[in-house]
Amino acid sequence: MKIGIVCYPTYGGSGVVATELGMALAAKGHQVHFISYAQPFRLDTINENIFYHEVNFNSYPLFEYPPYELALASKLVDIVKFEKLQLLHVHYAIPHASAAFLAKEILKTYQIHIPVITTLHGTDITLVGKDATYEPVVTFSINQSDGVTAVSQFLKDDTYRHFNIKKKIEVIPNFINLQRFQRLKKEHFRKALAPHDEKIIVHTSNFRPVKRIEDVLKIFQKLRNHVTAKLILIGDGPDRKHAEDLCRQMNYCADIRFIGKVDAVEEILSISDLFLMPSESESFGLAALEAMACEVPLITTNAGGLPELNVDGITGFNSPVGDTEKMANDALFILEDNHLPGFKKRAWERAKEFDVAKILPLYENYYKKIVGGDS
Ligand code: GMT
Repeated sequence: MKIGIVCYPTYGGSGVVATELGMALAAKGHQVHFISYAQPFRLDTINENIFYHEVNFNSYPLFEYPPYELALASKLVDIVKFEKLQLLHVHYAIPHASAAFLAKEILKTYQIHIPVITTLHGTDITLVGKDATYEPVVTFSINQSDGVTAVSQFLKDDTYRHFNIKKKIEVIPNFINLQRFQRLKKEHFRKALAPHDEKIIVHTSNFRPVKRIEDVLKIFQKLRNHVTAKLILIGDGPDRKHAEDLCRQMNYCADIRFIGKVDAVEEILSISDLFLMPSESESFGLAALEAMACEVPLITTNAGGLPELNVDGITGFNSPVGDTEKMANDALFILEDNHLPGFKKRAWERAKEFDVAKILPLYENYYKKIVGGDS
């Protein structure tokens, strides 16, 4: 099949899922055309089945905000026509679903019918989409999509709860490439970061308020009172500066390292003992799944779709948002020498349930259904 994938190119779950999906589809012989305003950061292979088309949007003195959505719609019209695409799969509703709708309508004037699938990822529904600024457009463009998927049961339910959606939403969870995400032997690296055999605690995120970075620091402070440990914070975003300032006022700041954006995140996960994700809201928690695949148990909140991934008491623990006391106590329990190996093993076993080899056919079957006109 010839598929156009529209996504954000930046660090972030929706772009990662879209890119990994496209690469996996290409490996199975589909022709995949990525369309975005920059090359997706995870797109590290180009082969005969993978194409990348950049959306250029020229500035003009009149535009305080260049109309990206229109440039994207025009690009989609051009690529669908020229490359004879059979399907557009857009990731993150805003503004991709409405741009795809516009392109689809324009293409009808050329007697071209292009089905559109929208995958809902998280804040496009839970935060940004619900905002009155965007809500009517989000509702309309989801209803106009030929197919709609959500990355968790929670996100599906939340979409129906807050929007007037007539479409059937299919749940297709996030997935993981176990070839890449596995526990690698990195003993030298571990020794360099934790020379006295300290426990290594890790957090990855885009440092947005929804991730509650302050809670990450609070949990670490509490558990560090009882065990020697290092905290590694991967990623960057608006709350990083505040977190760095807070860290300086805390005990144990010397045990905390902000390492910014890294590509080989699996290398750091491979030397880690525990992953913290105290998010306010999380539709799935792809970063937590990446940790589990590297045999790292989880401390998460019970927000959104996280309990669908992190099985309480088995692969880690879930807690109410903000309950850093419980999260720290649970962390200490997991880190006990007689508990840790079991949690690590079960985290890895759980991750295998989301192997790309299992989830990819769900997308392929859904594509066939939608392209076949059965929506
Ligand atoms: O919504 C965001 O903050 C970012 C978003 C993205 O586009 O990167 O992440 C969401 O999509 C991921 C992939 O489906 C999910 O694993 C994340 O849980 C989800 N983030 C939130 O719901 C906060």
